[in-house]
Amino acid sequence: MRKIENFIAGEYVAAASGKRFDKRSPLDNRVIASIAEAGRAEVDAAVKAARGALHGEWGGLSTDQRVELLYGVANEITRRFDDFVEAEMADTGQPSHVMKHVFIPRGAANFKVFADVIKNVASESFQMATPDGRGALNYSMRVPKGVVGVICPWNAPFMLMTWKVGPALACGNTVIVKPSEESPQTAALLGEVMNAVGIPKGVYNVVHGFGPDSAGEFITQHPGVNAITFTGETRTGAAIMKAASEGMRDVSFELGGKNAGIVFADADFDAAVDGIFRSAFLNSGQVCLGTERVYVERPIFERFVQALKVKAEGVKFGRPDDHNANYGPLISQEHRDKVLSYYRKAVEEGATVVTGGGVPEMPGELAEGSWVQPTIWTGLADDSAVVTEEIFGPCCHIRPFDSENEVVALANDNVYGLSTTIWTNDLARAHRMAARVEVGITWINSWFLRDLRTAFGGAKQSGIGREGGVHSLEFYTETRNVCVKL
Ligand code: NAD
Ligand code: 6OH
Repeated sequence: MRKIENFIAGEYVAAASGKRFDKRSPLDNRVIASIAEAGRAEVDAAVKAARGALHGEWGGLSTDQRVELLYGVANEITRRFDDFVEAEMADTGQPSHVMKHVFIPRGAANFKVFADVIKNVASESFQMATPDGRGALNYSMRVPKGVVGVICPWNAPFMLMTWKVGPALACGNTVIVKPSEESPQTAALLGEVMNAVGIPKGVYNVVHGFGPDSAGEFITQHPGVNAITFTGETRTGAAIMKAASEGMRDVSFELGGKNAGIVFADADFDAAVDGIFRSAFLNSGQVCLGTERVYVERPIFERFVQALKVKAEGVKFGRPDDHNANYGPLISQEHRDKVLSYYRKAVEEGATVVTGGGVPEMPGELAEGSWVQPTIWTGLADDSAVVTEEIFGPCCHIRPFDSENEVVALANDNVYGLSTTIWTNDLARAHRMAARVEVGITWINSWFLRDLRTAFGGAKQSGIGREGGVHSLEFYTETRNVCVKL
């Protein structure tokens, strides 16, 4: 069993209270790690260390020096690739190929890309007229926000954490990270990388624990934290926003979604089935960008439902390193119970269960894991709980539609607005649709294709602010204007 400690001022430290909590494997519910639970004392120590670094060695570096260090972090993550893959697989139970090809490479890229951004960013300048005829010059400079609290979810822990830590550090901030209690290991491991590369002590700190009355809330309440970036549930975002209002701290939020996938009859049928399948079931459906509402144009509806059913029934459950398996469990028993409650609710609400709806039979100790079947429904009312609420599991509801206007209205009839995926070969229609769907990210004939220079974030209750490329500078820096009388 591993012992995971807080990482404060470059040192791994237990909690002064001696408190620890267990992390269980999603595969078989075995305890795999004992985690130090940070109290107010550790959060306070982390804030002091972060502030010290800001006004000390880190704050004194030039942009070029910072950039070189961040390239070093990206390289060191790549050198320790197998360790990160192993740690993340242990926490999430997801297949090794997803870790190796998507989540861990993105962790390294998240440092490299924002180092490139900050190296190349320009500032504005304006010359203005003055009554004496000599004029004035205005120019802007971007300065770090300060100490940034980074509160993270469990579904793609390393990728989502570094998506925030990368730009925060590139912009010259220091951070206090609170990984999810369900996925503490890669954040802890990143401390070793920071030390190996020579990132000054106190720049990157990690405190472990839970949300309310624990490390998460303590970060949001600490007056020494200047801004808070959070990825997680919309409800949690609301609680964090309240805490951040004390002291007028800025927030950046990536929140929940109930994303629509829209398939027109003229789409490349096989590509659409593959794309919707991936978007609904990758990572066992635990992807914020995932599709839980599928709308299919009526002429191909039955054929589409059957094709998706065949694919869903073809998944192979198994351990992350089992090369015959391509499908993992949910993160925890608690989350499995939530997803299964929606599986029951769907039946109560009158759904036709096309496939799944329960728990697969697993051999031996895997029977204790948090496995659920990929599930497809049809026939639910548009206002049913299963069609309107985020489930965050491997499931989707498929509904036929007859016109572009109808499907736009259906897609937009939700409080969330994170992403949508549209499948059609009519390009004019694709662009028309993209302008009408109320989301932050629209994919056409694709899904989760990411250029890290682009704006990423949600509309409506799916988020506040945009991260990615230069867009991240809006949150991670203050723009200071300097006016010089000539
Ligand atoms: P969560 O909101 O339960 O927890 C996220 C983090 O917040 C955890 O570290 C938790 O300990 C902490 N937390 C909880 N209550 C808190 C409080 N009151 N104060 C401070 N911190 C608190 O989310 P989760 O279950 O870990 O993740 C799943 C959710 O995240 C889903 O809703 C999903 O859609 C969303 N998500 C969104 C994106 C996106 O980019 N929009 C990406 C991934 C996940
Ligand atoms: C949510 O589960 C996935 C979010 C993805 C990103 O934040 C990203 O940068 O690709």
